Amino acid sequence: MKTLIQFISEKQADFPFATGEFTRLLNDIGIAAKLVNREVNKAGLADINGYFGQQNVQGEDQKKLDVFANDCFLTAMRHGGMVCAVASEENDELYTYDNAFSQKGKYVVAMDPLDGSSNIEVNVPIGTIFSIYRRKSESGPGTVEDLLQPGNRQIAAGYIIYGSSTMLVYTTGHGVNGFTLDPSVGLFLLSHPEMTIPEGGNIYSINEANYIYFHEGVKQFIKFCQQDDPATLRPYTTRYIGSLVSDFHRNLIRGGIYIYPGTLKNPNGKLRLLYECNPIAFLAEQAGGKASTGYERILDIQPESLHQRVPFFVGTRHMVEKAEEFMRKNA
Ligand code: P6P
Repeated sequence: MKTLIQFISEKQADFPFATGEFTRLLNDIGIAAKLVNREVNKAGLADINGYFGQQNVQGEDQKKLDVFANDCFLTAMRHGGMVCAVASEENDELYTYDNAFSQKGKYVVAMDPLDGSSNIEVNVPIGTIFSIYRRKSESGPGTVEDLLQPGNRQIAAGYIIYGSSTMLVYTTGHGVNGFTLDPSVGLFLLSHPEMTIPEGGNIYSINEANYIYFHEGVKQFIKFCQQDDPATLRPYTTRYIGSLVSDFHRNLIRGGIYIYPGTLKNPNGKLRLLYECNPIAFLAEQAGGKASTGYERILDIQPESLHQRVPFFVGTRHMVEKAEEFMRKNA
């Protein structure tokens, strides 16, 4: 089986001006992922499971693994020298490197180092999500403007899911490929080439506890999912893990839609545009699916702030389009 680094090297030709730096960056992300995987897999044993005693910018208690994962990826990208700035869920401000080597880096990264971390102590799969852009500024420390680019400017995006097996799934705009970590040799091996979201799909993922605060269009879509599907004579199935990477990964393989909509209480929903919605949307579109706010394409949104939230509908194209139809009818 082909290793991640062999695959990336072969695909380097996809980048007309590739100088090997991008290949090195993806490889560095893979190395950090292995370090995080090692700690995630023994979280219950080590004292790492407890809260770190701080709160991240979202006001969420930071678990030690959140902090460990954030440090792992920041360090990996520092040593590589390809990245001049990182927007992370764990850091309020933009993280810029304080050495001239990194400040020459051509790329900037937006990441959620450990999404769904509230699931760690109940052993539910969690994930790292990353999004990579070319910097717009000429040199020196990266700037917020380097990160506030629409998702259609991403040059790569992906996630690592720390589950029953650990997988790295990414795209550079030439399809989606999945690599499974073989812990016996410490290598990511190509296990899911050219991933596509199945055309069919009868799974919907949404936290229905928020139902009374949903937009009427969302309520109508849920009711639609609960009717017998003429094709199967059965209603859709609901699956909600509470971990975006896990819910999206299942829908990528089996088909389905994940929705975190705006509500009366939180009109922009919960998920962050830069390091959750944009990278997942890039993967979804590259796999033949769709991603929108219920009204507009996620990848066309011009970001206004690093931790901006947007409503998120993502997955099998016809399911997203059906949900959008209900949103338009009930606007
Ligand atoms: P709720 C995890 O905190 C996360 O950002 C996503 O991974 C997940 O899908 C969502 O929030 C769960 O949110 O409000 O349903 O608990």
